[in-house]
Amino acid sequence: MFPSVAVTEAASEPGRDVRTGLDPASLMQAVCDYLYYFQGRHPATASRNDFYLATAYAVRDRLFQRGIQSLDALLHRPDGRTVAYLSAEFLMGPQLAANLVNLGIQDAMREALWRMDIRLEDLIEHEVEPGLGNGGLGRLAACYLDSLATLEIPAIGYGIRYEFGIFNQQIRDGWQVELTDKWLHLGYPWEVARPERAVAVRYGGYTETYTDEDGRYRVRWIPAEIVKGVPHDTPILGYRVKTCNLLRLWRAEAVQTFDFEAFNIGDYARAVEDQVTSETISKVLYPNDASPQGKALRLKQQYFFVACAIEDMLRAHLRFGGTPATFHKRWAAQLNDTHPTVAVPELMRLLLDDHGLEWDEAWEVTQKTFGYTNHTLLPEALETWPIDLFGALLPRHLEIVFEINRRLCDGIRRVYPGDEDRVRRMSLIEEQGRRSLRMANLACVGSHAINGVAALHTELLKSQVLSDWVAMFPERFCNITNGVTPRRFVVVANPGQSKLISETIGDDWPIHLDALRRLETHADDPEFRARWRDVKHANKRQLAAVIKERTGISVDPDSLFDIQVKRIHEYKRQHLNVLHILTLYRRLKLNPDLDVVPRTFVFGGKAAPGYQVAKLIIKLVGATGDLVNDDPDVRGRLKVVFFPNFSVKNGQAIYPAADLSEQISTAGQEASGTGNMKFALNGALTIGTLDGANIEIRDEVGAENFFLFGLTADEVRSAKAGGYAPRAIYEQNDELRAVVDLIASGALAGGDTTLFRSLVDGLLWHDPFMVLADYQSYVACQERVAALWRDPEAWSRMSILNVARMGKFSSDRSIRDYCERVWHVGPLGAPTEGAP
Ligand code: GL4
Repeated sequence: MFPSVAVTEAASEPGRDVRTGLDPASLMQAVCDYLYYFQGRHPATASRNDFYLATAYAVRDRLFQRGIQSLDALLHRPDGRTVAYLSAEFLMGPQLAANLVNLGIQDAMREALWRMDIRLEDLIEHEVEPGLGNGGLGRLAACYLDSLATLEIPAIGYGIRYEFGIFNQQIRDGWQVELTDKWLHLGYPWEVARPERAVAVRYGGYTETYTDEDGRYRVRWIPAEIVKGVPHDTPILGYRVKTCNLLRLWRAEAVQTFDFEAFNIGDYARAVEDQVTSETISKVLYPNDASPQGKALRLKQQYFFVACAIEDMLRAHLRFGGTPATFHKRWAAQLNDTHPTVAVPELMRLLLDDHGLEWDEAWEVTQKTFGYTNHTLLPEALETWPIDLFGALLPRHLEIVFEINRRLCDGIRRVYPGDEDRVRRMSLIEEQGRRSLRMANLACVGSHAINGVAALHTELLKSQVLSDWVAMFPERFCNITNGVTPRRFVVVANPGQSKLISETIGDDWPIHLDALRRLETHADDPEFRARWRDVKHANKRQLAAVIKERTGISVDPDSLFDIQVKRIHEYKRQHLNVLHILTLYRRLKLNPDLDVVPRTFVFGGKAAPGYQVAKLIIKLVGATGDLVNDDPDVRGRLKVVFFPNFSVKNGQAIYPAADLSEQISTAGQEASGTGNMKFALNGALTIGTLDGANIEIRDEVGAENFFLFGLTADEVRSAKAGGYAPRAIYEQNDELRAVVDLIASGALAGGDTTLFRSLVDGLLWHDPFMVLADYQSYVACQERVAALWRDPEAWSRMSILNVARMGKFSSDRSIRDYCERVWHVGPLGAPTEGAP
């Protein structure tokens, strides 16, 4: 079993740096030491989790060793600008493999563990990821932290340490079932709690005015409730550099675990209740994507992490000689959507009330500090808070918001005299119905820079949702197209493809992704194409094994893997994909000898627990699989799989195995998408609409290397304006009518004609996402896909060209854009042109 004697001897070789050495023997000794002295486990009886923890601790030591100087500088230095990325979500994914890759020690660690009879891959598989986000928005924040560290830009991610992250999804009888996510239950080895840096956060109460010693009129806030925020730090090491940044997540605690006053008078229940209510704040992530949550607890969460973050930043700034009036010279803070926007009145409050700045000066500091990124156009996703709720929780902030609004409205009236309609539209307060605070407007007025996340999205933002803001503050707007980290999504996720690329063009591409262009010349080399196909095939075999294990369904790695993984949402149109599958199915039923390309359709993604239509779409996918998979006429040529519990970790197994990437949202709806980038970087071809970043991907890879279909955003708009009638399309298209009727017939529901009725009626009578309008074009495009698949050489060539031309979509490029256009900060915090 465990060679304890050998280990001890090996480790006692002179000159070995046991604590931080990167060679297998040092790593082995470090893991043993953690097991033995920290966890109190003998290696011979240690569990897999014990080994996982010990390995993680050994890696963490090396992260700190590399990064300690830069970590120290983050909060402990007087000069240079640090980026604060404020986000309610961080979907970090598993840490072990990514950290080993960033340190460059995956082989050494594999060897070290092997000497103890442990397989590194088993530990990687064992790791539970912290699912502290819903989807693209949270994962983008994580990719940006990776790139910030890799580019050596000092940065801190500030967010909430939810005790329970996004739910785990099980599929029972085809339905989504939500299970509590317990990511902390076996211990989370990557973080360090910093109770000494706790912050007090206040809620409720009232404000009062007073006159200070200098005779100045001042305001103070007397809160009704105080909660403690305790930071938990995770080090974020860049790829092969010595810069380590920080993810600082806050956990809510009661100020005193025992309220002794209450205890003494015997009201024990109330004292405990205080603890319970405090800790509720960081208890659970709201499992909604692109949809707001008008709940008081959600606002409490938002203010909680923002107050902790701003206090932390201000404290650091003042401790090292900064003054309140120079806060913006030390910090560039990014609002990741509107969720952290209460940071605007919070910074104002601190500068005005606690530090005595005058309004104008405080406002200048605030605006120069913040940038705002908008992530969605969906009207239902624009956050608003009822004024009464906001005022009850944050009375002083409401006063400040009213004053910001008074000055804003005065400004609008100066520029547009008599245009009261414009004032009404731009006002921070929605006066119709229940008066409410419009967070996007607050973010716009409080920021010096406002950006969308793909070219089309920014254009639509400028021409529609925020057009009044563009008219008044054109210089604030810019586009920054999203990106993804090639370290996690190619180097870690797809070692086969990475190795082939490095052998062919050198190994600098993970940090200079444009270098992938060098692959272009190899796209015409038959031998290279064959190796390219071998890599893909191996990845598909691996995924097939996982699918078998998780779903019981056997799929053929030689079939075309046609994959759609992302949140389930009507605008993303998983049901359009299903209509195509049923079209193929029907064709086979009519003619079982038809020569069709064998395909495996994989779906994955979570539906918001309250989103009934999305849950029904999951059921529809499962029902389609039940109908198709074992039908003798199909002869295994079509397989439909719902891969349960899509996550960052599962994504890393899925993207590398895809042949075809489904990016089929209604044009104008998907702000950017980032899964589209992950697929294409792993050699999948894209079938997609002119939506979000698809447009830019197509521009880069070439129109001839992209399967385009569907209406454009403009066409969608005019079709709707012209009175779109989906029923007419249904009646005119025989195949479409047949598959819609098939769903309505109950054939997918054991004869039950009611199960999918609402879905069918929705398509026939409303179809807000133009599924029927795009059906014909989609099915025709899928025929072009099938035709190309029959020519493996042409397919491989196109796949290679896609990867070769994806350089733009590295999150390193996005971060460079933010540095240049928004933050004005360079490596190691050096100010760049335009710095405030
Ligand atoms: C999203 C968008 O829906 C998605 O298109 C985009 O890629 C992502 C990151 O910018 O942000 N907006 C919201 S809300 N959730 C998302 O995933």
